[in-house]
Amino acid sequence: MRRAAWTRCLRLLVVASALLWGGCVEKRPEAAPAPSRTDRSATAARAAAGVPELDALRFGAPPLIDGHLDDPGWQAADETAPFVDTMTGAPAPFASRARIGWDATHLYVGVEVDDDFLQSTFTRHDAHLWEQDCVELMVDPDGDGRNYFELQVAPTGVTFDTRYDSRRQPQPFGHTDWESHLDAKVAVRGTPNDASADGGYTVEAAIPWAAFDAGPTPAQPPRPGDVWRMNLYVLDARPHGQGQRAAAWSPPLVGDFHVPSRFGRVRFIAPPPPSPRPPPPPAAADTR
Ligand SMILES: [Ca+2]
Ligand SMILES: [Ca+2]
Ligand SMILES: [Ca+2]
Repeated sequence: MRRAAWTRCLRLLVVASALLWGGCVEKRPEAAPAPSRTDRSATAARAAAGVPELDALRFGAPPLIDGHLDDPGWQAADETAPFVDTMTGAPAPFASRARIGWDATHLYVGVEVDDDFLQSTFTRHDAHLWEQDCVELMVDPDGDGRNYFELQVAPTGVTFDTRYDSRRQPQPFGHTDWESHLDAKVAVRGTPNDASADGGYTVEAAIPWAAFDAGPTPAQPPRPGDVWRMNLYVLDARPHGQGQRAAAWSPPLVGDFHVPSRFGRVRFIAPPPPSPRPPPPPAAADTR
C-alpha cells in the first residue's frame, strides 16, 4: 500500500511538472510593439557595421566586355580585399577579388578567381549554376533587405538571374523569370569539365541599370555619392568526392548567402572634373 501511494504521489508530481513546464514552453511573449523608424534605422546601422566598403568609380568610357580587366576604367578602379571564408571571415583557401565600376547606363563588375579545377556542366540560362563553379552577385539597391537581385556567371559564360521580394521569397529561387539582360564574358585559364589542371577565370559583366527598375520598390540609376548594398561570392566545385567550397567579399557568417544585412557597401563615386587651367600671370609692368 505504501508503495502504491508513493507511486501515485510520484505520478501526480510528474503530471504537475509537465503541466507547469509545458505551460512555460508554450507561453509566448507578448508581441513586441512595431519598431519605430528610428529603431529600424538604428538596427540597420548595427547590422551594417563591420561590413566591407568599396568605392565604385564612374568609368569615362565603357569597358570592352571580353573577360579581360585591362580597360582604362578597370585599371583605375579600386579592388576589394581578397574574398574570405563565408562562415568565419578567415582567409579563404583560394584567391578571388573584385572590382566594380559604373556609368550612366550600366553597373560593371569584374571578378578574378583562382581555381585549379574548373567545372560547370550547365548549358541553359537560369540553370542551377550555384551547384558547381560560379561567381555570384547580390544587389540590394536601397539596402532595406527586400527587393534584392541575384546574378550568377559560370566559367563557361552561362548565366543565371533572379529577383526576390524579401529574404528567399518567393520560394524556391525567387522570380527566375526576371531577366537582367546582363552582358557577361569570361576569360578562362584552363578548360572547364576536363581532368587537366586549371588556373582560374575572370568574369567581366555589364548590367544595365534598367534591370533594377523592377519589383515592389524599383531602383533608379545611382548618383555620385549614393551607396547600394551588394555582395559577391565564389562557389568552387572540387574534384569528385571533395564537395564544394565558397568564398565571399562580405562573409554572411551563417550557412546562407541570403543575408542582406551582411552585404557590403558600394559607394558610387565620380572622378573630380578636371581643374580649370590657371589664368596666365599678369604681365610684368614695363618699368624701363
Ligand atoms: Ca574588358
Ligand atoms: Ca532569370
Ligand atoms: Ca572549381
